[in-house]
Amino acid sequence: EELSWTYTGLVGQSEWSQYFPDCGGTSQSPVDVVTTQTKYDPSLIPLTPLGYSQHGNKPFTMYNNGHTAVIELPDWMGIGGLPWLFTAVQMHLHWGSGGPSHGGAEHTINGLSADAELHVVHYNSELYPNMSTAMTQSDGLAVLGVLIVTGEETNPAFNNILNYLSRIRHADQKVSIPAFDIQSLLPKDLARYYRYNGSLTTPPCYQSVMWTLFNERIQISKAQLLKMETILYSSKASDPDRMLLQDNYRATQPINHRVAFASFS
Ligand code: B30
Ligand code: ZN
Repeated sequence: EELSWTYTGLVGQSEWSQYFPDCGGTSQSPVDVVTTQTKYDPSLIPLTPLGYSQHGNKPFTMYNNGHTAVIELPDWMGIGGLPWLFTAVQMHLHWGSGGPSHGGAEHTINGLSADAELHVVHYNSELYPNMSTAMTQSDGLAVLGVLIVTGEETNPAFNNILNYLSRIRHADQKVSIPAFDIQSLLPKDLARYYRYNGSLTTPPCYQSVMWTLFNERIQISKAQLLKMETILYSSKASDPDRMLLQDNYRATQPINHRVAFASFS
């Protein structure tokens, strides 16, 4: 049983490092990517999703862990174009509460926040046997970050997730969702991205993540964003105090000694 934590309040993000020391480290995530301070690295080749579109019609499991909606991914999914083969584990979202001051994304670019952010989490399956071993190693994880903004059009790929959120309103609830093409959630341009070394953006904040933040943002409609922001609760069904699960993003962390690289100039 892990120590519980939240985004605001008594065990909110400013207190995380008291209970999870790595959260006070010097290579934390998310960060603000200042594009004039990024360094072009021509060795950063386009990423290649492996098996993202081959779901084999086996349903995915989606659950509410009290912090986000997590979709478990099959272990034949992975990502190529990195120094090692990384196997997919899960994906999840971060979002806001509709406020005008800050969107719900974690990473920002030149100080600008997007409305939400998708994370696809992978572990280094060439060096480590599983996610829990890999997540404590400096070269253990690779997370793809996709910034989400609202536009006029509905994004049909997102409905594969949003249509089932009402089945996992409360923490610990689980639902089986029809398999769909995970690549349809990603931007079309997988060649232009930022790369830096950072951490899990939630406790225990292990500094084990090779981050890829795509330059192209994806669009969903305002109605889709509203669904994302207002369906889930962070509390269990048995808990009389219903707490909407909102603003589940961490503030940007100092970049310190790190350099963010760009795959494009
Ligand atoms: S993120 O992509 O940096 N937001 C984890 C994976 C990716 C990110 C954050 C956390 C992760 O696997 N955390 C440890 C596993 N968790 C599961 C969970 O998120 O629910 C269990 C835990 O913390 O010990 Cu609470
Ligand atoms: Zn995340």
